[in-house]
Amino acid sequence: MAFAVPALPYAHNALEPHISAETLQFHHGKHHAGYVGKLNAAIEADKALQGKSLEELVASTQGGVFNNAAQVWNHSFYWDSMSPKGGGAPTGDLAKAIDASFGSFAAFQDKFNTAAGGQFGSGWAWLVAKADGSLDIVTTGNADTPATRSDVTPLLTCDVWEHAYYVDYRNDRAAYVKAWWSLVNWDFAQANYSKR
Ligand code: MN3
Repeated sequence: MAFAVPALPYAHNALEPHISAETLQFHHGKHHAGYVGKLNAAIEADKALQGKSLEELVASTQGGVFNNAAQVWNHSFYWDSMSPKGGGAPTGDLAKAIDASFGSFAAFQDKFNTAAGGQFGSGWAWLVAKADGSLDIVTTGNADTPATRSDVTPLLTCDVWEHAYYVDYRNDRAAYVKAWWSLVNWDFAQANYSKR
């Protein structure tokens, strides 16, 4: 049973002007789809991988299989972390947790920007919740993901691979991360926080 490329949760041009349709066509249609295709080829070639969920594959594989499985998971999570109706600031208990964990929403944004900008090379910046409800910011390199960590629950992610921003912002990762704030899907983050 092969994995399908999940549909984007919005139109390719829905995140403009912050992220262009051209970027999403490549990022979803070439990069995300490419990871799905390579994962399916690996599963086809190895019976031991067959019948496992995506999460089970992320948790139990290494090397190329892990890289493709994790990138499939990470990208789906990234698309959901953004919305054409996103941006602004969170409300409710997530807002309270941000204030309690970072001091203020502005301080949280500063810390997240520093983390996303400081991730050397390809990777991801994440807002995660710990078991006690407090929040943390983590970065992961390449395909690495907090998805299968038992001690944290991912709430949001920003893809900081160059393919996420090079068409729109060239090498200016900071400008892309600044634009990403205008798209953040706080409803998705709150839903993840509530079900942790
Ligand atoms: Mn990507």
